[in-house]
Amino acid sequence: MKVEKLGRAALAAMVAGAMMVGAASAETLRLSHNVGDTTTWHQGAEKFNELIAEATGGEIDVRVFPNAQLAGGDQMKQAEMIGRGALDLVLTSAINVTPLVPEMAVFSLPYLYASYDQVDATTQGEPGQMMADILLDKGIVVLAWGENGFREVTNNVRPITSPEDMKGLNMRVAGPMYIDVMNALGANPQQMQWSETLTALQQGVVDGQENPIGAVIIPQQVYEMQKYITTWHYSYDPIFLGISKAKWDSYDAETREKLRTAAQEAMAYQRQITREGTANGIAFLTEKGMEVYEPTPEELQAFREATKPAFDEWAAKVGPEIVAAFQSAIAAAQ
Ligand code: X2X
Repeated sequence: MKVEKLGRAALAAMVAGAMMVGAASAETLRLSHNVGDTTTWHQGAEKFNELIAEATGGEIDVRVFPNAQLAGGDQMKQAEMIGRGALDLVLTSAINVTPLVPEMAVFSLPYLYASYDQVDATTQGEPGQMMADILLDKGIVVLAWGENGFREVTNNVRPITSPEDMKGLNMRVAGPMYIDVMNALGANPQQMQWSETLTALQQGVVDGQENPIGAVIIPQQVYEMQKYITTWHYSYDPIFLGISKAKWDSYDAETREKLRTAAQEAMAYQRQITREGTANGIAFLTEKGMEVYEPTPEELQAFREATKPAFDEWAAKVGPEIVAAFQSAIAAAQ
């Protein structure tokens, strides 16, 4: 049918009809994450939006909400909300899920990992699947694993070169396991939302904090507020892109496949830019005026020993089977 042959009214009706069909089938999913919009988390979430819109011909797209704003600023609440279907999508780090699923603390046990190869052997392998199965029971479908990264310590009081240097420092921490780790080191930990931490650092409410370089410290300009950083790699923190089970169950197999593929690709991109930012990070932070301390293997061993009580306590909470599954995948990757 040629357009010229159509009457004006008929053409207008066709266009209106097409628009209505378009409007009825297009769906915007809401994605919550709990850091700022300059971070690699946010870039990964936007990449997912691009890829899923492309894969579905615009039928599904994603609106990204940073700083846990959909959870009233409460970063730990996101997991519970996604579980009951109050959010469509979440991008958050393992540590934020520990109040709902204590097993998720396994990733962040002090000094569990020594390299990215070991990390990838777990998040991209069987152990990651094991954790995804546990999350599924809570109504969360893990689509892909991304990276927050190895968490490094910053503060405004002194360079940290040994466990003794941590004594008496007021440290902001994200979650319960880090409270025990900081206590083991003799610091004074205080749990606080990330969205409130930058102000707390600025005002001297706390002396320091710990976060990964590429994903958070650089993009959120922590170097503007903190003088000293020590790359002690004491705890690794993955992120995951998850969808509520209620939403997942509403899709056919083809749409699910598209969602999973887009998520995998977006998180591969997110891991890559996070690692690049981290690799270039020490030079960047030095240039910005931070004093960087890179501990020797012997000094790392001292931190490892000092944090061992927290490792043991949390390994017991996680459960020996899960810890063993992680440790054997890690050993095989060495
Ligand atoms: O709150 C933090 O420190 C952060 C952003 O790393 C987490 O989400 C755990």
